[in-house]
Amino acid sequence: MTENKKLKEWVKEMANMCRPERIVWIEGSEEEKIRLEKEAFLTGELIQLNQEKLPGCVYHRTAVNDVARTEHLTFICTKKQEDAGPTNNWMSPKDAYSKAKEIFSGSMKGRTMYVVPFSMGPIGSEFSKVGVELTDSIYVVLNMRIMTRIGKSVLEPLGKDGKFTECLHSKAELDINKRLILHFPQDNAIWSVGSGYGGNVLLGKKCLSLRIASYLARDEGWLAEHMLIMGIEEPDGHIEYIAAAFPSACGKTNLAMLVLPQGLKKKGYKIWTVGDDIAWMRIDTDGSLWAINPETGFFGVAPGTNSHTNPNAMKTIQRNSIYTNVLLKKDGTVWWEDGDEEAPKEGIDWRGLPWKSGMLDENGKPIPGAHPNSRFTAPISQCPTASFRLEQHHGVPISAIIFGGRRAHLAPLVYESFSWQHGVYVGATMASERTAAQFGLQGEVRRDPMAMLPFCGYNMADYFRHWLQMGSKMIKPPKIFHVNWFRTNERGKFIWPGFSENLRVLEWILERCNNKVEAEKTPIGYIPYAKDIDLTGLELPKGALERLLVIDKKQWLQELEEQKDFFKIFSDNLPCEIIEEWQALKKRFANLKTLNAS
Ligand code: GTP
Ligand code: SPV
Ligand code: MN
Repeated sequence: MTENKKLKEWVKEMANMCRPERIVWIEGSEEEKIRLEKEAFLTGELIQLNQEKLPGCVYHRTAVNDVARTEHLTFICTKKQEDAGPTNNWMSPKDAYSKAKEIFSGSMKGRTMYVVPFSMGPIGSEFSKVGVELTDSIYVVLNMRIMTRIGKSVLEPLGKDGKFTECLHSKAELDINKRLILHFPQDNAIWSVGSGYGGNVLLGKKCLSLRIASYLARDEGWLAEHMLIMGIEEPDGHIEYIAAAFPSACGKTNLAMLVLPQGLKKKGYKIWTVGDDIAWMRIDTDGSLWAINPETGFFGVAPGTNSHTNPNAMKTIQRNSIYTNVLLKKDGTVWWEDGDEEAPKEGIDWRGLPWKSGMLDENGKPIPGAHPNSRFTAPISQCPTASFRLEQHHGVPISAIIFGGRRAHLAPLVYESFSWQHGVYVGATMASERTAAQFGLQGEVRRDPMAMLPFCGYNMADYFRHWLQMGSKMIKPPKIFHVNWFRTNERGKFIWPGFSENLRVLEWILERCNNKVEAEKTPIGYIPYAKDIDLTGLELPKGALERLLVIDKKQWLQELEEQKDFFKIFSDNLPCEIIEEWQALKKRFANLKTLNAS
């Protein structure tokens, strides 16, 4: 157990409220994992998968109304509402604690409370933060085991008086009307109740590593971001690292473990995966930005993952993985839409109902076997491209930051900002179409600054200000780019093939970082000359690349108006630099003679 007095007292106090039958401290051993799995097989919380085909893999279904993060039930509970800002749901700490207490009271009766000490980041690194999650879910314990560093090795450095984030979770009744995901940044605490789904309950992930961490990062002068981190090794052995922020289900996992496109193989690049979801970044003594991935696993979207789109993910998830809300096949293996195999004739769907291929709902639409936001949890160490620097306490140096969204129109394939300040404006005005990772209307375009709209733990205007200040503290700030893999043609089909082929765009980005290539100056930033994107071995229809790079003035003028509406929610608090950048962009368009500037 622990010497930490505060931890002992807190566990006791929470147990008094939740009333578990017993308390179990998680140590992190292999035997413990097997014991917990066995217990969960007996209650049905987990199903053991075919151990010959998927060794060490288990299956889990969440409640049907509990399949994605519930942003409308997620709150930032600061004393003053303005500290949470206009983009977050807010509740006063007093109200939040008292509402949640009602639901937590006795919620663990007859259950075990597991105490899970965990470290986000390598234990002992300057970047790292310790949390302790109390939970009544074995599924949560086993996920945390893959996603973070857990157990005894974390308690030791915590010592007698080390600080930790208090993370309390109970499934309670899994009732959506009694579900709350509460963050108390001023108390360094998280209370989550009534859910059993990923981002709502794996409290080290979005709750600690983004919402609480972003709050701490502002005070401590660093950045906690919803970003993948990857290394691109050039044939001479030199590795450049990039960090990229795309909203949920917009391609981070896919890009982070990209395989080389056939056509570029002979160039001899090598990809290194550092992280697929979260980056913590600090300015090091060399004046540049360094990043770690605080996690140790992937919690990735299953549908669409296959040996063509993401062969490295497919290899990663063949063992020691947890599958959530996918289709369960008769032979104890799993299936999802747009995976490797043809649909099986029958199986049990994500809701636990018998499913047959070709089944239609009352509107004549196919009934999916796997939920669109079904996921796999797998250790990064199993990824063939896992970076050898995952455990390094200093992380990796970042050459480029990339923002991107899902935009059928408007945003070109890639552009480079003019400066750090302009890049912050580009990130702050990012927008994307809503995906299945969030509850709500799919496909609707919403502003999602830096892909952090659901994850910023404080006032977003102050967050922009913090980004601006970080830039002024760096001697060599990374260049900032924007990409869009999702532009469509008049038939609604993606013009850019994406996935592996995205390396062609990354190549241009790195050439720009190293001043190796010229670019065309447009009102929105620098775009590539078509000749500078290496299309060797890729058959794009004639003129497609040019179409991907078109900047439509009329659409951008409309965009500027929409941005202005978005800014209004921040009233006077929006940093003047952001407004300056908006005005400058408007002016650049006004000075442009032709309608289409490409
Ligand atoms: P979160 O885990 O929710 O944060 O998502 P993510 O950003 O890691 O997204 P992920 O890589 O799982 O991709 C989500 C969806 O986007 C999948 O359906 C992919 O098939 C699709 N996708 C990823 N990359 C591309 C791309 O380059 N082009 C196209 N058209 N689709 C892509
Ligand atoms: C996301 O939605 O951005 C995810 C999945 O990465 S979750 O952990 O549920 O937030
Ligand atoms: Mn994510």
